[in-house]
Amino acid sequence: MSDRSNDIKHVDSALARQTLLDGSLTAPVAGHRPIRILPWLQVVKIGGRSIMDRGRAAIVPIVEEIRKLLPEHRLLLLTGAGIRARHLYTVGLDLGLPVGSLSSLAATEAGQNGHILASMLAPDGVSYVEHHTLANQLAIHLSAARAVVGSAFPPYHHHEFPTSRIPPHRADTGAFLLADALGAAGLTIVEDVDGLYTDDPKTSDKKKPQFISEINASKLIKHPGTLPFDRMLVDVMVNARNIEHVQIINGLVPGKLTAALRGEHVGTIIHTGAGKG
Ligand code: GWN
Ligand code: ATP
Repeated sequence: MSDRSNDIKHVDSALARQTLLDGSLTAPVAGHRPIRILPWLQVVKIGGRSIMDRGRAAIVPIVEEIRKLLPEHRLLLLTGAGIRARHLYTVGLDLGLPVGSLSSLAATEAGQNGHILASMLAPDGVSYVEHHTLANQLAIHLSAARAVVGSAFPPYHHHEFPTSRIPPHRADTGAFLLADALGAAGLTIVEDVDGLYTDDPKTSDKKKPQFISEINASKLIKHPGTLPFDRMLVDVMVNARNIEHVQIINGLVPGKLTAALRGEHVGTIIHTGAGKG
């Protein structure tokens, strides 16, 4: 008599009988470039501290610029956290809260900023969509509207890596992870500086920091000083699968976002590891 349950257990699959830890065995199956889910999508990350915290003076001009861009692009606008998250970190760290708890608390401010931005763009059909919707129903929302807004903070919650007491995966990393997973056409990070410098142009007391117009993530990973984005972003960019470069631009200068989305080099371009096998 044949053992039917045994037949069912031995499903024929390329990964069925080998460890998933051996890259040489998994590469023929898992090593290919993934498909692009939303190849026409432009992802724009709006800084929490650098743009949203400035209120009207910075938000109204960028909203006006985004409004004019809607006929030209389909946009996913992702907002970062800012000063309220930093206050939360201070209180939470003082109380001894673990990094996973701080991650959820800080993320709520990225959401708040998204709700503010979406309210400003609501007359143009733009809404805030929650993380679950970003994951599952983005295509249908972007069929109904030219842009949607979401939180750039990744929903790591209690799964955040305990490498630091400050969550290492913040809004810049979250925006990149999402853009790369969706296979978007591009990611633009909107800040309050012209791009990346050799040192913080606002606080450096050393000799005048030099502007870096273009750099590879694999080189930037060795940069010892501060950066205008999450350090984890650079690690993630080295291992990117779809997005080949990211541009950092100054959102306080009118016209820069428009130019960047048209493919012009108006800030710092950081090349990822995507497309290199
Ligand atoms: O609440 O503003 O999404 O899109 O990381 O989780 O802490 O949540 O814990 O879909 O799931 O505060 O409630 O909040 O910002 O993250 O959201 O309005 O479970 O739509 O319910 O992954 O928005 O929020 O903060 O993004 O970044 O209800 Mo908010 Mo955020 Mo709304 Mo979302 Mo977190 Mo959900 Mo979530 Mo929580
Ligand atoms: P979030 O959305 O997480 O609030 P943000 O996009 O608003 O972040 P900040 O975390 O404020 O951005 O980072 C931008 C700031 O980083 C700049 O205003 C600048 O002063 C500072 N900075 C630090 N190091 C550098 C550097 N090497 N080059 C350029 N700016 C730097």
